[in-house]
Amino acid sequence: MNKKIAEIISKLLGFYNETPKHYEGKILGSMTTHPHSLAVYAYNLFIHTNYGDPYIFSTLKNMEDEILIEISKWYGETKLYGYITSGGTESNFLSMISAMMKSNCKNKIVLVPDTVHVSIIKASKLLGFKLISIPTNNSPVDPGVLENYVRKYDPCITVVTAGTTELGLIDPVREVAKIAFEYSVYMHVDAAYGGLLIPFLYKAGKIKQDLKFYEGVSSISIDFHKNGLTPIPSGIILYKNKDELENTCFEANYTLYGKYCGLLGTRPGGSVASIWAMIKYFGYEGYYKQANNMFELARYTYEKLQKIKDIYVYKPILPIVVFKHRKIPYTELLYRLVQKGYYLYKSPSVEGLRVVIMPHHRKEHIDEFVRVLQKLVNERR
Ligand code: 0PR
Repeated sequence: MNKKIAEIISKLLGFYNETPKHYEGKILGSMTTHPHSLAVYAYNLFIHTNYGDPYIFSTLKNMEDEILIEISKWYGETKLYGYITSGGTESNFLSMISAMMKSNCKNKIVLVPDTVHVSIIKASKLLGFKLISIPTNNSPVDPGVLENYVRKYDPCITVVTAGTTELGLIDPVREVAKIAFEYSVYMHVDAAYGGLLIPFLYKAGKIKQDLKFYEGVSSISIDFHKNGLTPIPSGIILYKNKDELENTCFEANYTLYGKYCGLLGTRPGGSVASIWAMIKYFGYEGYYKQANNMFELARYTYEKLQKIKDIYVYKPILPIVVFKHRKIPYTELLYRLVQKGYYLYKSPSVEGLRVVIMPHHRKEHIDEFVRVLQKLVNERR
């Protein structure tokens, strides 16, 4: 091998060796996982392609069609429209662009429960929206309260979340959709995290709420780079109505395709290929099984953590387990866990720490984590 390349590879391996790996089971708070080898193969095979130019790379459009046909079935629809994005942030941005472009968007106001993801706050700032936040006290938003806000502010768009980032709460999508329909408000559901969990867990009878395009829902975002086992970046935004998708496209008549859709210009075709491969490989059944396994492991984590003295654990709705110690501040506990090589996230709204069960987690990882946590708590006494 060329000496220079050998040196670079050796240095790269050095960096790689120091990088935490998901399979070690210590990345416990992040909504990422190691992508499936077939998804990586698909991504690499299409490494030269640009989804931003679906004229040259029209095969990506064909794969996109097949992805949409399959996901439409999962969501009980015959035909949804959609676009492969770089993830939840871009999908959420696009929903706000779609809403903004509608003729009935009189007031540039976005109405959200205060549990909304930061990407909506970011989008509202950049797009010049006024954000009205409904206090929820860490619960799913109360539809009656939301309706009062709709009456008072006449918003252009409301965004609810199906699987909130901190606690995994599911806002009442069906009830809010009714209100959105009645008052002609654009409604977006941010299911970046919950989109590949909720339909399956509902079917299995593990949660009470389903996620669908109820009358009144205009768009839903779902990330594949969270629970879909594809490489980063890969998400999708789904629309019921084709015009709303078209509103996120901008003319670029010097290109063969004539327009650019979404926020990015040049964008990875590998994202499309890897989503296509995972959908074909796992299908409904595979994702159903995975969601249920993750749910069971979250329950297991909940039960094990409860056994540690002075630890309070929130009962998981989706596979997110939040806990806190009655005496040790959560920031201190986090710091101590980080020192032991564990990566958890904070749930500041409840002053707790968050474990997100992802597809790579195994019972042994949880057993070891609980052992380390128990020891830390004992040492602190
Ligand atoms: N909507 C919800 C409900 C989310 O939880 C997230 C990301 C997004 C939208 C935005 O998605 P993208 O990050 O794909 O644009 N939630 C995680 C979070 O904010 C993202 C994440 C994942 C951050 C792993 C850090 C990390 O290590 O926590």
